[in-house]
Amino acid sequence: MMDRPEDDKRLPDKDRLIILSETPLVAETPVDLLDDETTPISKFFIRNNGLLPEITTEPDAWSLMIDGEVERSLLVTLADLKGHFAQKTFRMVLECGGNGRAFFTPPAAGNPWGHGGVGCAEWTGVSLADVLHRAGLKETALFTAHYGADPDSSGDPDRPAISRGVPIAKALEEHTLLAWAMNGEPLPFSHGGPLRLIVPGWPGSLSQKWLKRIWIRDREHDGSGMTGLSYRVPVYPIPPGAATDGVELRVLESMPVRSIISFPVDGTAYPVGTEAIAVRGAAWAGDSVVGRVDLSIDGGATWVPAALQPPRNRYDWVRWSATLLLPAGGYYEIAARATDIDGRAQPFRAPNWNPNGYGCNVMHRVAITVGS
Ligand SMILES: Nc1nc2c(c(=O)[nH]1)N[C@H]1C(S)=C(S)[C@@H](COP(=O)(O)O)O[C@H]1N2
Ligand SMILES: [Mo]
Repeated sequence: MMDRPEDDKRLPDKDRLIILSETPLVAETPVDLLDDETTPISKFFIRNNGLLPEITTEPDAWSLMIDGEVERSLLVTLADLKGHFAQKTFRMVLECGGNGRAFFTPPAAGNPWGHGGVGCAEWTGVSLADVLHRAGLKETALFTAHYGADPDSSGDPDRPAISRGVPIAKALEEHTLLAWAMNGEPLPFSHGGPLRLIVPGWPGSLSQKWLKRIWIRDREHDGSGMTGLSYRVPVYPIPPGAATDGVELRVLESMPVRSIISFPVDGTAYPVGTEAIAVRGAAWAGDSVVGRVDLSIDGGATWVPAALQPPRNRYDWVRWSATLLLPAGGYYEIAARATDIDGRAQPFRAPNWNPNGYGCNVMHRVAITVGS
């Protein structure tokens, strides 16, 4: 066994996370903890679907198999990845596909994420593309299939907790990483260490933790999390709560544009006479790019643009800030609305209801009072 404190399997130094489920462990970050430019590991959300893997190998001896529609199957160790491929570090958002699920009415099935099933960390590793090219992709290579070391909750080692995949074009993007470090530290066990995938901009479930195998397939992958209603949303919106029999569904790929207000904290009371307050947060837009962020204190009647800090690299979040002028004392709900460069903005109400509650990018609102 690696020398690892027992706690590390659960919530290593996890400040104030909201536990949505104990087994498997699912923990959300309160939005006011997402106030750092780079989300510290101690504040980063956790989402597990099955049991935790038993890991007995030293990190550098961890191996990854690439097989299927490739010229030669490749078994690479973490030491090989570190030594033989170009190392890259990008700061990128990781967001659960069910982030915002709690805002669907009627309630959707699954963990009731608020706005905090998201974080933005610096991931270090190598481009999956470089490793796939080493294996040599055949013409028939159409899709990836990801496997981790964690069994599903039945404990059957042949049943993976989750196994999803992406069209080969997404796998070949430079930013799709095989990552072994997070914020400059060896990837913690809770976040999939020694080795995980990061597929930025798409549902977090594609970013396989404890990564053991990438099977290159000649068709869309049909593993656990790829079939039925999993990660599927109606192509044409249906009435909230309606049955999906006969409804055309599509797999959710890019996550929609979204923003959070990380300061002030919901419920903040300002002293009498406060005329202006500082507000700040983050915004991101899946495969697209954040174009603007606007703020309203009057239910959307008027909007004030926020100043955007340029992202470090593609898939980084944009930190934004603004000063809001308050006309008088009283109660205000601050709403933040991000718009991507394709002109898609966040809605006031949960859009495109779907039974498993994916892709809810409803605006985040924070209530404040001035005076008593
Ligand atoms: N092996 C494995 N990888 C996994 C999961 C899992 O249960 N097992 N959960 C996925 C889901 S649904 C999400 S949202 C992200 C969460 O990553 P984190 O726990 O590092 O925040 O991991 C993904 N990768
Ligand atoms: Mo997720």
